[in-house]
Amino acid sequence: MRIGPLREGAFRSRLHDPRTAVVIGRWLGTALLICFLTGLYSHVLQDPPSWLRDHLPSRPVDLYRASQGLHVISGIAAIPLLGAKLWTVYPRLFEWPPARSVRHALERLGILLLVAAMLLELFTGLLNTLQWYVWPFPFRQTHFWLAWIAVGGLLLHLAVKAPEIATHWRRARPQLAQRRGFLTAVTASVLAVTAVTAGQTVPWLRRADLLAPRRPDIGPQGLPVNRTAAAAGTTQPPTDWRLKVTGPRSYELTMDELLAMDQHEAELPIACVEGWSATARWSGVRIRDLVTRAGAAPTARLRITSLETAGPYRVTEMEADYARDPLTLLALRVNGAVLAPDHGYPARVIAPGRPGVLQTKWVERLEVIV
Ligand SMILES: Nc1nc2c(c(=O)[nH]1)N[C@H]1C(S)=C(S)[C@@H](COP(=O)(O)O)O[C@H]1N2
Ligand SMILES: [Mo]
Repeated sequence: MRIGPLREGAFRSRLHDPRTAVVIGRWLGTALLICFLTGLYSHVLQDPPSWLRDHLPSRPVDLYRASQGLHVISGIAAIPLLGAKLWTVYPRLFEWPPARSVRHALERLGILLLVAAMLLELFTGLLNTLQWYVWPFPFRQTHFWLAWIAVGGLLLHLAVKAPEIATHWRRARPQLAQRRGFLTAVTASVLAVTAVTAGQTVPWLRRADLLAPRRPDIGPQGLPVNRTAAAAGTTQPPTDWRLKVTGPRSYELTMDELLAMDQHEAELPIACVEGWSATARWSGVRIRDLVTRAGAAPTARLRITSLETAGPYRVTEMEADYARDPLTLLALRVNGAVLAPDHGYPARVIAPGRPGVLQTKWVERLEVIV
């Protein structure tokens, strides 16, 4: 039975050792922790439980941009780290006997689940940054639950391995030159994948943004586009378009009437869940002015409907803290020009600190929920 990799001593590299696993594990664990926390934050913003709904921050305006940027950066960095970690420990796949006891079998099963969840999580996340939703299941829910499975499996793994981790936490002297070389190579690959992708959100890395799917300054009016007007069926908004606002005192406004209201400017980012972000100068009417005009208190929430005929973001909701923020606009212009169809002509929502998916384009109706 004990042939090939099952032979005693089949793996000769000295780097398949607990110390290397601990060092890489610490880096990987850090990346995963950042990824998990920022992911939870993004999830809560998109799908807030009712007890949190009134405590979501609209400031600093770049908060979501930073957290989602970190989410995608740490997720991408975790890919080479996970590769290195799996390489370090993979000889254990061929342990003999495969199970020494029920406990040992359960432990190995747990690792299988952990590795599977982790690989699937990182892989679907990476494809998502490429806007490639090829699977039949809903991305966000799957990504969310897989994250819990992976984190649960990770905690269990850390608990089981705690004694071994403690033994190898400190550097052994003399240091192994091979290990130092390996760790340098791993660091270099993490830095490389980060450098060529982080420019999609980090301005000073923009020039190096070779592998990320988007450059934040390329697109109509100098901004990227996720869903185009053509895809949403909104290239030709109705010529008699009116903004409809419903509430205690419902009303409608033509474009001229909107332009006759107080116009405000705000410099705000669009921060896409897929990892890119870009800041622009928006101008238009304050959402809170529209809410007040409908006879509602500034504590009202909003339901926003787009002209888009179908799509998961045709109807979105906006919590009161965002609706009453003076920077939250029904934008009519961007960077000094009328909105391009791809950026939401005739009108779009732009609010501080919110995920891009909630910055509804081609707005048709605002419903005040009191
Ligand atoms: N109606 C509608 N609005 C939408 C979307 C959509 O699919 N439908 N996509 C959102 C997403 S995912 C992002 S990131 C931003 C991008 O805005 P931009 O295309 O103007 O850059 O628009 C948002 N607004
Ligand atoms: Mo997005």
